[in-house]
Amino acid sequence: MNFLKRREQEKQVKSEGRLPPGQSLTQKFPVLTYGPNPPFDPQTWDFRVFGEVDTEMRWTWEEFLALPTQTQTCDIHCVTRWSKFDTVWEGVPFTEFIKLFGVKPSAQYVIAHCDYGYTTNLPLEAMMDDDVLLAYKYDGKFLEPDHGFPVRTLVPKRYFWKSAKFLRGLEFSPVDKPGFWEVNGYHNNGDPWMEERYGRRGFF
Ligand SMILES: Nc1nc2c(c(=O)[nH]1)N[C@H]1C(S)=C(S)[C@@H](COP(=O)(O)O)O[C@H]1N2
Ligand SMILES: [Mo]
Repeated sequence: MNFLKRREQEKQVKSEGRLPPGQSLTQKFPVLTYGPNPPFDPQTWDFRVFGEVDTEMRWTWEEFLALPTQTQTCDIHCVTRWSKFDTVWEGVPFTEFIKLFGVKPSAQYVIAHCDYGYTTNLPLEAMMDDDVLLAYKYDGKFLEPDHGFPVRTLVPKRYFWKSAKFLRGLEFSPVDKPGFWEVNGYHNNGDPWMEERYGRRGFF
């Protein structure tokens, strides 16, 4: 698509109110990972929930794949200013997932823990949206390694750094724990419609 046509299309989607402020539409699927992709071994991979839960639990890859899933189409928005429309994901809905172990009333925040130590934080309330998934398929196929294989969180209503790739665990916490990008200058909440891109250093 040439530049003028793209401009025209962007104007149209902006007038439709579907593109958050300061974003541009892309047809590509850019990759943004800090560091290398981690190795994956289906025999040793596990997924854990811990912290303020009734029962701390652990799933193997095989067990995780047996959980009920949901398929959904949504738009995604990266803080580096690209948005992608109509992305199709399949995964375990977070609201269903937490019924498996029970969340204590003291749990106010969910911290996603990934291979190599990447973390990201959100209020439990934000995770309770019906479009939040523990996603493992994109466009009907298992995630590409670059896009977070085997599992990532998908939180469409936040900038995409809040969608944690190479996910290994969820911590339910009574206190907030700003994650990798949140302590490195990104906003603690990251709502694209409010243009919450950057936080003030050391102040959230
Ligand atoms: N584990 C992990 N998750 C991550 C990242 C990362 O570096 N490591 N980068 C984040 C950022 S900044 C973005 S914009 C999205 C990018 O996802 P994509 O590469 O599938 O487009 O993943 C997020 N999740
Ligand atoms: Mo990002």
